[in-house]
Amino acid sequence: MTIEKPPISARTPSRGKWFTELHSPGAGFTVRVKKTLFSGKSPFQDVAVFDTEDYGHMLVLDGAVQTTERDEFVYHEMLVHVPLCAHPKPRRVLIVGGGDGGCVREALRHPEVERVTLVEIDQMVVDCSRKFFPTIAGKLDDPRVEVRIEDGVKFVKKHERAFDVIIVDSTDPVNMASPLTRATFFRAAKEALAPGGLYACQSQGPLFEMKGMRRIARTIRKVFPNASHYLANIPTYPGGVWSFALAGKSGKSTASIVPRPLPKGIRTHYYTTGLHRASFHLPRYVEEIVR
Ligand code: AG3
Repeated sequence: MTIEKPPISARTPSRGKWFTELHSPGAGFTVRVKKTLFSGKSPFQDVAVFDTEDYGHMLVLDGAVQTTERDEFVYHEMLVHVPLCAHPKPRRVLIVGGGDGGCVREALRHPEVERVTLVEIDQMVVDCSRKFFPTIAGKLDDPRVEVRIEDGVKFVKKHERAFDVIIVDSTDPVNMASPLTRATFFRAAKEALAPGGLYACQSQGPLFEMKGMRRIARTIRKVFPNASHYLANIPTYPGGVWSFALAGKSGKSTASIVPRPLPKGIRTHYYTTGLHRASFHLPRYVEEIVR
């Protein structure tokens, strides 16, 4: 992709239609929109899909950017390959949320994975993703995948020792996503994991969501014997730096697990084995949030 640099005299947005997500009352993320492809209201949230000039198609839920074609690889590779490479044999994978299918796509690249169960609460997110994000949602119809439209909290409570890896790909922890960051859910998820199982979730950004991030870090550590955080650069999320948590039902610190190499033939754009290990080394200000 070639980027045309605006002249210094034209650095302030003017012509055309712009979308902004405010990250605080005084700062945000802005992109020029070529076209609004979809805008609707599901029983759970406002759903919008924009065709943007520089980030491709972009999914926005309740005003918050979730996925863009240009940078989704960072989030999905890091949320999936970190737990899957840290687990010795991830056969059964549960994804809660993640209705765009990005985590499903990455999980299926591991030949050990026999079954991926996606539990997404909002049918509209799955429908929009199938229609407007074929490169992300394209693997939802794979025979190894089961898509269930239901409440992830209830689903997890009904399962015991059923999954090797649970990945929670949720929106920010407000409204319907907030139960996914509470201790009762973490406890149920721990029970739903088989022995040696790993739990991974997005755990908000350290610059604009430090309170939420701290709350997730404290709660997860109360429930799981081992939980560590790691980071990735995601330009379209608040602050551009995003955190994830990797928690283990047993065993040693999840930050010091030596990852298995990526299965042969998988070419990633962000994830590497070296980066996996490096991403757990946190800047001081982030260490202080999760401590
Ligand atoms: N879910 C986490 C997005 C959090 C972004 N927050 C925000 N923009 N305020 C992403 C879903 C991708 N499958």
